[in-house]
Amino acid sequence: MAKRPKTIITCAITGAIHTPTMSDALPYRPEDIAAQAIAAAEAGAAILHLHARRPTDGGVSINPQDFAAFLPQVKQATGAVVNISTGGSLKNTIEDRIAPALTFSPEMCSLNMGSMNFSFHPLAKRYDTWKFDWEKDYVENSDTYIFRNTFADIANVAKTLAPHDIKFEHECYDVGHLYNLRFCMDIGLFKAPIFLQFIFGILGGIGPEVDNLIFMKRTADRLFGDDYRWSVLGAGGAQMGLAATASQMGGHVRVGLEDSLQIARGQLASSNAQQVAKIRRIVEDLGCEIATPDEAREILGLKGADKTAF
Ligand code: KMH
Ligand code: ZN
Repeated sequence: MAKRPKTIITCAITGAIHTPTMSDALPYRPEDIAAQAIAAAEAGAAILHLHARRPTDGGVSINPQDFAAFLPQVKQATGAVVNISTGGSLKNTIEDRIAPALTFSPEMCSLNMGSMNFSFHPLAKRYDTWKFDWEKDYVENSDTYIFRNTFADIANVAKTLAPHDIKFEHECYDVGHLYNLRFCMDIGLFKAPIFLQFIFGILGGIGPEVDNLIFMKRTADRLFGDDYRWSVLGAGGAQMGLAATASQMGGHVRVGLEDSLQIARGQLASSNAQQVAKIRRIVEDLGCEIATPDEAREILGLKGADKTAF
């Protein structure tokens, strides 16, 4: 039997959905983001998907200075691939959102493949008091947000970052996003092999059912043939089950507190590393090996950590 491909674990450390009230484990100070990222890498994450937060109150930040406060520490302490988000804010222009990737020229960055409703307002009902002033409005008002990623925005990211040789984590929240990506490839915006992140369970995107994973995978097979690598992210309670299913199907996996605050049903995770250790255990118990950072670089065709600007 052919050897099974190794599984790349990505860990998304803090994101821009959850807020400090929701979990004491969610890191927002730079030293906590760095410590959790390093521990996640030690637990087996080959890729670290990183957002910044305002150090004072955990608010969402796309300020390159807030990234500068943890990127060198992460690089010095781990061999992990650093992936910087370009989707971190629902309220800023794409020009502002790409500033961190443009400043630090990481090996990877996220690229969201379509405009959509992107809402987490139902979470607001769970909390009577909030740690910081901004949180309640931010979460409640997410039913008014449009996550803007037009074709012009996508082309802007591709062209602006082209000189940096950054591999994109193409975030696909629904099947139409795969067709958007095919179109972008046809007009020459991206080089194979592309890396798809299939995302399930965001309110505004496709739901977290295995049927949908199979549908997305089949559609990607049809659209991209052998020219793509893929990973799965299930939001909230769907995180571990969909990741385990993806690894059995030959895909890669993403966990982390950006995507779910839980370690099991009704139980908050104590850290990102705890989620990485759990998915690693599942993946290995089911007979797959996890990829080291250098194996991930090889699988995805990355430029190397020595070519970053931090
Ligand atoms: N902030 C969310 C709207 C990404 O990292 O590119 C989406 C997001 C995706 O965080
Ligand atoms: Zn993200």
